[in-house]
Amino acid sequence: MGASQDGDPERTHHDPAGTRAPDPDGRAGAHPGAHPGAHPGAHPDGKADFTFRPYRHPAAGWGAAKSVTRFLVRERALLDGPRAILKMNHEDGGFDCPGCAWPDDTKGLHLDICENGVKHVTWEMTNKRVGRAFFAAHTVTELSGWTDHALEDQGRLTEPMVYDPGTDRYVPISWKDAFGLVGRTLRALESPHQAAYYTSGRLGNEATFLYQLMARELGTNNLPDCSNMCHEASGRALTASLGTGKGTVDLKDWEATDALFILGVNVASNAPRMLTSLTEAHKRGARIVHINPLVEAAATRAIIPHDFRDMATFHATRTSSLNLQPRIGGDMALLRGMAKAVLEQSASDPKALDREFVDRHTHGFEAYRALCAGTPWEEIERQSGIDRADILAAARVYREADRSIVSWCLGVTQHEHGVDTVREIVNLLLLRGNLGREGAGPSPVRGHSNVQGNRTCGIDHRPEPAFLDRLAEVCGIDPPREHGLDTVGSIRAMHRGDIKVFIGMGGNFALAAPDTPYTYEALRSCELTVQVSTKLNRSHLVHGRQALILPCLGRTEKDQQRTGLQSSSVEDSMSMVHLSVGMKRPASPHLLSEPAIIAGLARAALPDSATPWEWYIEDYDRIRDTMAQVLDGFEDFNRRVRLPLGFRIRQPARELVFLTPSGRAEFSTAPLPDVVPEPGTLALGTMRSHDQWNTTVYSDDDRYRGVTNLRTLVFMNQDDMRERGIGKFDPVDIISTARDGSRRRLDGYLAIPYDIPRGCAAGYMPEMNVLCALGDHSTQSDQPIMKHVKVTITPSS
Ligand SMILES: Nc1nc2c(c(=O)[nH]1)N[C@H]1C(S)=C(S)[C@@H](COP(=O)(O)OP(=O)(O)OC[C@H]3O[C@@H](n4cnc5c(=O)[nH]c(N)nc54)[C@H](O)[C@@H]3O)O[C@H]1N2
Ligand SMILES: Nc1nc2c(c(=O)[nH]1)N[C@H]1C(S)=C(S)[C@@H](COP(=O)(O)OP(=O)(O)OC[C@H]3O[C@@H](n4cnc5c(=O)[nH]c(N)nc54)[C@H](O)[C@@H]3O)O[C@H]1N2
Ligand SMILES: [Mo]
Repeated sequence: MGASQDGDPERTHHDPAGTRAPDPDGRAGAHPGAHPGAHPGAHPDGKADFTFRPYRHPAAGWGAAKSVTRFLVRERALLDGPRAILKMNHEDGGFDCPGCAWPDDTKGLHLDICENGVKHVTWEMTNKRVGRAFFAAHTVTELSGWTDHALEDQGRLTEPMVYDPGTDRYVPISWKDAFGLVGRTLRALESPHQAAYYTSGRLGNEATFLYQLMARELGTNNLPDCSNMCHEASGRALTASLGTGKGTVDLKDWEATDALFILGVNVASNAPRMLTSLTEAHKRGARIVHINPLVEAAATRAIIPHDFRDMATFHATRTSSLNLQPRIGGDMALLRGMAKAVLEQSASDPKALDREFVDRHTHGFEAYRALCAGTPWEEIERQSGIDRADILAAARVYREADRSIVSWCLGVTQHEHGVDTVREIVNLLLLRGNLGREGAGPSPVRGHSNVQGNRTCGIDHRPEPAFLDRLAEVCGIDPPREHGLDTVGSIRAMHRGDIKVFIGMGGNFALAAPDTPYTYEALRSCELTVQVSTKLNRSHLVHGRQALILPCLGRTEKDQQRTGLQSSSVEDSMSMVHLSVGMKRPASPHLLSEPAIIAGLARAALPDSATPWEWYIEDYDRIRDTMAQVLDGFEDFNRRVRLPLGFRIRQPARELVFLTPSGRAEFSTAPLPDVVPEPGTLALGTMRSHDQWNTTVYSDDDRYRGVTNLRTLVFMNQDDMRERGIGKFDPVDIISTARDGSRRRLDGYLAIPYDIPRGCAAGYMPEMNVLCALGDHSTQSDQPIMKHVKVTITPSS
């Protein structure tokens, strides 16, 4: 692998015909570890025993129930699993499902779970362990040849480990010595900016608050987080348009709305609890429009597993009124077309537009109206890839609805123009006053279960001065004022040698970040890498000169501290904050909670700190009392978080209070981006399979897309295949071209003919991250462009 981004013109990262790595499970078909995202079951000989059959059943239903049972058996969690699941997302105690950020059912009527939530919890509760004997038996070099699935499948980490270069193994280290090593290394840095503190969005609010406090007390805002790859665009756009970076609706609004527009979310796999809202909405007579280049499973019909009557009778409920398949990146043009249609209609039907709302609460309407009028339908059709008639059909649904909600996820954000597209969503909503009233508003689907809470509680490389002022006042520190580095910026700085210490509070940075080989080099140039984790993963094997693995409690586990059992709070996609209490015995007696690990690191790095780190850990109520003084909307935190459903953080925009320069909601007037692929090239979107949680791959199946036992695939339009002389299941080579002209490639992937617009292709992250150049991030949000990679695909030579 080349040492620099544009050093060698083409790098090959995948060789399905390559040597097989030893597979600790003895499963056949294990993949060479040279390929960072290889998984058991991939096929060295191309097409051994995978199957592909388009999925024609409803989402969820018995298929999901069967899959859950198989999973519980495999993880040996048949006894604990079901008991824990009954405790999940319950208002009277229990833990918050770490699976996603969808809010909990407010009515308490349902068993509020889904197939993927169950898999996710079970994966954490597994009875398998990876202890010191395991590490003694395997060198890091050997483990590097294992698949990612095999690494995580070893089970839960049990004690702190430190890398020993002499034997190329991880060996046990005491917590005290581990903290000492980090403290010494941090103290020896020439500048606090030589360290980066990454967060993956699982961390509870209390740990989050301590983590950012530690970084800022040390003197840096280098707080990269997974949000930088996820919803950074949504936060920036909503802040610019509405003054606060969050959605304005809650679950009650979903229950009251007349029309739902769902853009760029694979609901059935990634936000399965939304299926309940969709089926209920449809039964109530609400219209549902799905906008996605792929018609995903939830965009047709679903059977909700907790609806026992439907399960028994196999009764499926429709979950869509209209499906539109724009080209990749075409959403903004489609939304502009809908707005144009509404405005054109308002000439003859004044009720199409909520003129009173626009006049009272918005700014910039005339400029936006002129922009819509001046954007020709031909351009809208070309850029969206959708016929005018279909855009008008979507606009009609919007116009006929009294109340509309627009919801979106990565299909909208992970683009160069992610911010502009989210702002266009707001433009459309503003036209009909779909804000600040029941059943209406923008509703982003966040990713990790507490990614929104992380931002609320201070994980932000560009913190607001007002927040820093309060932090300084309440916590008695002198926080740095200059902006810190985000994910992409941190990788660059590590690569340059400017960041020498990387601390990962959860997550799997090495695999989640773009440009895998470059990110590997960046991590390897560090003086020290520290990973706080529950399971063994690639980021432990791609490490700095010194390296630590610090194992922590999972969310399902009891967190016992000096004053008793502790709870942590989390915030869901709809700004509800509630407590999560673990109920299981910890996987090992040597695990520490995340707050305790942060306090240990902080004390070692800041021996003279006046912050009462140890006192905080004795009782998390004390952390919450401090947070209540620093954070907006957290007044009386300890009492309110114990209310049955927790509390909702106030959303000014919901109350039509806009913290924008004009004091009103701002229309944006961005030009449409050109997203039509150049001749010969395709726009490739990287996404998750059904049996996957980000970098954790449970199996090589993607049930709702009809695939079993194959991940090294690329979904293509039949005509694009024919044009390139590519037959069904033929091996192909995929070459990406970055903005700077550098090229990256994956060889021997299998082409799967799929219902996807021409010019578009799709495949799985994290394997395809090798195709994403680090430099190709949005100029609007710095978010890596993971949904629009410019590629050529040719038959394998
Ligand atoms: N089970 C499970 N649940 C998860 C996760 C998981 O890995 N597994 N991950 C969590 C995280 S961190 C996140 S951020 C979310 C991610 O949730 P999603 O956003 O659903 O994630 P992806 O799998 O990347 O799927 C993106 C969807 O966008 C579509 N798409 C691609 N390009 C475009 C486009 O240009 N326009 C439109 N309209 N659509 C497009 C794809 O077809 C796909 O349906 O899920 C969270 N929940
Ligand atoms: N090409 C491409 N790349 C992408 C994306 C994409 O769509 N396309 N999506 C991006 C997105 S949206 C995201 S959010 C990132 C995800 O990036 P990350 O959040 O960094 O990755 P995960 O795979 O969620 O992290 C999994 C690891 O978290 C650890 N873990 C699990 N539970 C806990 C816990 O309770 N505490 C701690 N400390 N550790 C725990 C385990 O060790 C596990 O191996 O990936 C991004 N990368
Ligand atoms: Mo995410």
